[in-house]
Amino acid sequence: MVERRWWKESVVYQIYPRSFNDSNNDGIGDIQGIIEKIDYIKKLGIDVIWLCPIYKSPNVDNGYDISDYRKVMNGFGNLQDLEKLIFEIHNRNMKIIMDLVVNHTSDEHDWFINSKESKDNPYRDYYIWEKGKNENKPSSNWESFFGGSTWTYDEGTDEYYLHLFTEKQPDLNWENPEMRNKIYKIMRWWLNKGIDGFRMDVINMISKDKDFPDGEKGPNDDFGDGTPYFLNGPHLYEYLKEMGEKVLFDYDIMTVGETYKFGWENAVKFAKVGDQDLLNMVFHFELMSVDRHEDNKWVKKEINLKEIKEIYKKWNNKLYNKAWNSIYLGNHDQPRIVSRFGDDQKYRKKSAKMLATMMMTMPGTPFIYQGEEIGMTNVAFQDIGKYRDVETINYYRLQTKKGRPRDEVIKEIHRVSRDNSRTPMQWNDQLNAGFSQSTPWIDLNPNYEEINVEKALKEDDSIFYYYQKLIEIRKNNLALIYGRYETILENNEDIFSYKREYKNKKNLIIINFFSDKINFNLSDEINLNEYSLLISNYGNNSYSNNLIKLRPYESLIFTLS
Ligand code: TEU
Ligand code: CA
Repeated sequence: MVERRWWKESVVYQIYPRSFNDSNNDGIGDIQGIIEKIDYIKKLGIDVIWLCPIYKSPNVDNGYDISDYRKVMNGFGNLQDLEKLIFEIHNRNMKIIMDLVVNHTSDEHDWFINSKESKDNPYRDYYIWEKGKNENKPSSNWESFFGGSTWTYDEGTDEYYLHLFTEKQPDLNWENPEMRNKIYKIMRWWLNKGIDGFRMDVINMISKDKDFPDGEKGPNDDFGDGTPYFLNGPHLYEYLKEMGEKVLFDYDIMTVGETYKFGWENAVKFAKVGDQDLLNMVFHFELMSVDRHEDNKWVKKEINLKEIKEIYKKWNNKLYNKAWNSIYLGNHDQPRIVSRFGDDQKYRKKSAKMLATMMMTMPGTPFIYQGEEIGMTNVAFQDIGKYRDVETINYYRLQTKKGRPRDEVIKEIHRVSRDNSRTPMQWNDQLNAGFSQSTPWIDLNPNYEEINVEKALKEDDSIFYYYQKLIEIRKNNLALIYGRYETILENNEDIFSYKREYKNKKNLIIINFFSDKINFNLSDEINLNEYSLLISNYGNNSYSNNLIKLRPYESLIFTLS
């Protein structure tokens, strides 16, 4: 039985505030800048805006290092601006969800400053402090996500603290109930400001194996893989259930968990507690690793469509009528999707529309990342000094230190760096792409004269209008939201095709995932003459009876009429 919910029928737009729109021309995007652009987002057909962190922060990891959960980051504006933003969004019948970053804080958060002060400080236990092993070694060999050890030694108290990310992002100790209650209070404080939910940063990392076993380590590795000991840890369910009971269940909100290596089993398990919604949906990462080595994102792998089909099939079927999913092709941590799965040169528009077609016809709530709707691409700064992302900079430093040629490392960075998606939003072909009147905090992608919002809004066949149409089609076609997912042509290595059926409505999606032309015959089970074409990224169609000729990246949505 399908349960209808507003967050299942919504389309979300993700904003990375620093790079979105600078209203006061200091080179940094800000809340007023977002307010200026709400109508643009509304025009696309968006229901929910997800705002990346805007909390007070020394900004080592662009706001994912929070020093005060109740204040706004310097340069972004103040609480009044934020209240205005919430008001303006609601005023247009949209909703807003905010980032909840509670696996760690900044080391400049009061709690940590206190915690570090002495071993008997009341805040000591808010974080994870360990004496370490003998011989001046930390408790485990774990590698942090941004390079180096997960442990940093503090001379003052002669102990190590744990940080899965940079040393300026100490991990909170979720075993401490007082700390947990303070987090719940912060959550209620924001919900009472009227926000409509949370995107929960690395939420499946909050419970750790306190024995700190060493992780596996290759012969050339400096550190071990701690993920089996801090992902989906022993108390995760208990903590989230408590969060539900103490906060979430009192509100009609949407929650999306960022859950690396969670698996569909956990997605189902955490979807509901009793009959209450807990994690309404999760971001799984499986699709995001089809073009890279599973455990080393910098190492390239060729894309195999069959693997992509397998991932969708598994998630769509396992979650069907049990849990809800999210669907995303990019975010502020990922390279631009058109550069990744599409062709950002010759077929930029066609392939971006193809990917949009896939996204908007899948089960799950779609998340569009800013700039995706105009087909923004990866950037390739030649000078490492142009990069701003702490992960990228650390990677460059560690790799070149190991003696790897600079050019080789820069090439990897061009393909993988998180800064690919963090260059300023391209509004027009004027100074700094209309993002700001002064030098932006990170350089623009030089292709803004060609790729920008103003141009997209002037061209009838733009990627923007294609997204707009797809969103409209999805909204008027419940089968695209709630319908059963069934793959056809499963073994075909070039064509991605599936049906979405609900009640007496049937949709058929046919996608040429690559740039080769393909002729093929649909099986007899489907009689294409019964269907009508809803949309095609070539504008016209190219099929007769069941013989279909697909042009590069051609994608078609048919509906049974
Ligand atoms: O990301 C967590 C995460 O595991 C990865 O997406 C990570 O950014 C990268 O792929 C590591 O190689 C979340 C946020 O989205 C990210 O921006 C933050 O840096 C991180 O948590 C820490 O808060
Ligand atoms: Ca600004």
